[in-house]
Order: sequence, then C-alpha cells, then structure tokens
Amino acid sequence: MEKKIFKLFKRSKKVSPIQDETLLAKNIAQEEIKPLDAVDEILNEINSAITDSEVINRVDDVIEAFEVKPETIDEQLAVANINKLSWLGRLKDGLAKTRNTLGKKLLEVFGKGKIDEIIYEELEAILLSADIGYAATSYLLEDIRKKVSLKGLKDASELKLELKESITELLQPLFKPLELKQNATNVMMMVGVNGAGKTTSIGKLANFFQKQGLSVILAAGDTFRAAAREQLCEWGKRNNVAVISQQDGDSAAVCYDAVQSAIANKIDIVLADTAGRLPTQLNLMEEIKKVKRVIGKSLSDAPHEILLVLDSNIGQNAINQVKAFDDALGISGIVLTKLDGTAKGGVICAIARERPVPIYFIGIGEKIDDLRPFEIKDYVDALFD
Ligand SMILES: Nc1nc2c(ncn2[C@@H]2O[C@H](COP(=O)(O)OP(=O)(O)O)[C@@H](O)[C@H]2O)c(=O)[nH]1
Ligand SMILES: [Mg+2]
Repeated sequence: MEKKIFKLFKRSKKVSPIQDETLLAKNIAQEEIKPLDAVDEILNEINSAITDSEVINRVDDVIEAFEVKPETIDEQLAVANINKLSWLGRLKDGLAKTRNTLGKKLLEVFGKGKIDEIIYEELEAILLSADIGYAATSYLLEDIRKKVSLKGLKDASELKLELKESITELLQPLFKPLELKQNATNVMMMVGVNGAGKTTSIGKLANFFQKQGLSVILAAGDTFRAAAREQLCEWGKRNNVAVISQQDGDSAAVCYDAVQSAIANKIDIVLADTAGRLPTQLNLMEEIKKVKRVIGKSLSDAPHEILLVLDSNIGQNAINQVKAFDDALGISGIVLTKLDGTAKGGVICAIARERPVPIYFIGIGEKIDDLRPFEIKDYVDALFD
C-alpha cells in the first residue's frame, strides 16, 4: 500500500508538507503517517480542487492507491467515501452538456426579476430543449405555477429551488431499490436495441453484485453474432465469473442452461444477455418473449427482472422504446446508459411522466466501475449545480 501512496504523492502536484518521498517513507516506517492520513490529505486536496476534471484526476489517484484492499474499517470507509466522490464528480462531468443546455439558460431566466407569463414561456422552451418532453414539461410548469401562487413568490430567482423540488418529486416513481431474493437464484434478463449497452452493462453489473458478496453467472444469450459471445466472455474473464454459451445455440436454450447451472451451483445471480432488437421487428420480439417463457420453465418465478437497457442519447425516442418493450415483455426496470456526455439527460423526466418504470442503474462510461444505482438527488444536483 505504501508504494502506491508514494506514487500518488509524486503524481499530485501540490502536496503539502510531505513532498519528499524518502521522508514520507520514513514517516510511514516510523508510523508517524498512516496510509489513512495520506488519504485524508488527498481528500483535502479534492475539496480544494477547482474543476470537475481536477477532482476526478485526484480521486482516480486515490482509488489507484487503494487498489490493494483497504484493511481496517476506517480505510474501507475512506475508500467508500472516495468512490462516492469520484462517482458524483464523474456524473456531474457527464451531465455537463445537459446542464449547459438547461442550467445556463435557466440561470438567465431566474435572473430576470419579476415572475410573469414571459418567464413561464421561456421556462417551457428551455425544459423542452433538454429533452424533458412535453408531458413532463407541462406537469412541471403547472406544479411551479401552483407553488408560486401558494407561496406568494414574486421573484424569478425563487424559482430555482421550486423547479429542483418539482423535478425531484416528479422523479420519485423512478426510484426503487432492486430487491433480491436471499439464498436463491435471481435471474435478470437484459433487453434492448443494438448498441444500447446491454453486454457492457452486464459486465459492470457482474462487478457490482460481486462487490456485494453475491455470486454471478453470465448467459451468452446473444446468439446472433459470434462477436457478441466473445464480448461477453471477455467480461466474464474480467470479472472471473463463468459464462454459459453455446456455438450456434439458440438464445432460449443458452439461458435455460445458465439458470439450471446457477441453481445447481447455488449462484445468486444470472445475468442473461440477449441480441439487440427493435420493437418493430415483430419476429424478434416474439423470439425474446420465448426466451422469457423458457427461463420461466427453468425456474418457475424467473426471470425476476427484465431490464431494458436504454441509451440516454436517443432522447425522446427512449420513451417509445420503454413503452414498446414494456408492452411486449413487462419490463421491471431500466438501466440507463451513456449519461456521460449526453445533452439529452432530461429524458429521465420524460420517462417519469410517460412510463414510470424504475431506473435501477445508470451508466456513465465504458469502464467496469462506471455503473451505479440511480439516486434522484445525485442526478438532480448534477443537473443544476
Ligand atoms: N460512454 C459510454 N459508453 C457506453 C456505456 N455503456 C456502453 N457503452 C458503449 O456502447 C457500445 C455498445 O455497447 P454494448 O454493450 O456492446 O451494446 P449492446 O449491443 O446493447 O450489447 C460499446 O462501445 C460500449 O463500450 C456508457 O455508459 N457510457
Ligand atoms: Mg451485446
């Protein structure tokens, strides 16, 4: 652990009294500095970092420093803290484009003094431009008008807090922690169009669940392309979990085998990949319904979750996909990917208003750690501030 911390100190530019590596070594050797103090120091630095990317760089350094498992509970807490900070920084970074279309224009409106009809009209235009959608925009405006009259608000600057609150309320139906059956096999099926991020999300989820002490097995149910199978096997290797696959097998058969194997080996979670399909491709939609049925034959209450993987860049089209997949399969949750760098992050509000299926996870990058449970407050804060 010490070695990594030296590297960390070397890499960070303005570190404090202990810039000298040998001195640091000596201090650690004499137990005058504990690795945890070093983390505290970096945390101070993080707090004083100016830009988001500065925060992210520093946090990455700290995480790297702790790749060796943190030993004491204090160290574990420090790392958990750092991970959370890192995630928030990256989420904020990812939503920068959405914030720029939304936040900057909103600030202008909030600075316009007296609340009047023009303010409401401008607010409407801005919300629509951030892919919040017509239904959610109308709802939000109505809600804000109500609050304005109820609280007797006069100045537009008071609207920021109200809007934040209204959006937070609007999003409530999307928040539902994933419930897992204990000491039993939980089967999760991933569905969605091509390129949405199904396979990548499975790789990230395998990591997420394993970190919680759960065992995982993957089913290579995208049997259309050999490359899809290889991609999943790669994620299996990276996570050190088994991947059930068959050359030329059919998707339902692969998933069936994976569930059987999970039951036999007392595996907690089966993550089943499937081929991408558009809801308009009726034969393919029939095929995925069959996969679902066959999984049900393999274990009577399975699949426990049918997760629609949605690319947040598609904006309003996301709503059509949610409705179509939900109507066909009854999806239980959404994994919203690619929130990094999208200008269409407002689509979450549209989902909340038009088809409120819980968003279980959001993805903000291609790396194994770039997926977390959806938290309304984090998202709204990243959208506004
Ligand atoms: N930037 C970014 N890229 C992602 C994210 N999730 C997936 N991707 C990328 O999107 C592409 C398609 O992902 P893949 O998992 O193969 O999609 P699938 O066809 O639905 O299985 C790949 O290049 C992934 O690395 C994300 O959250 N952020
Ligand atoms: Mg795939």
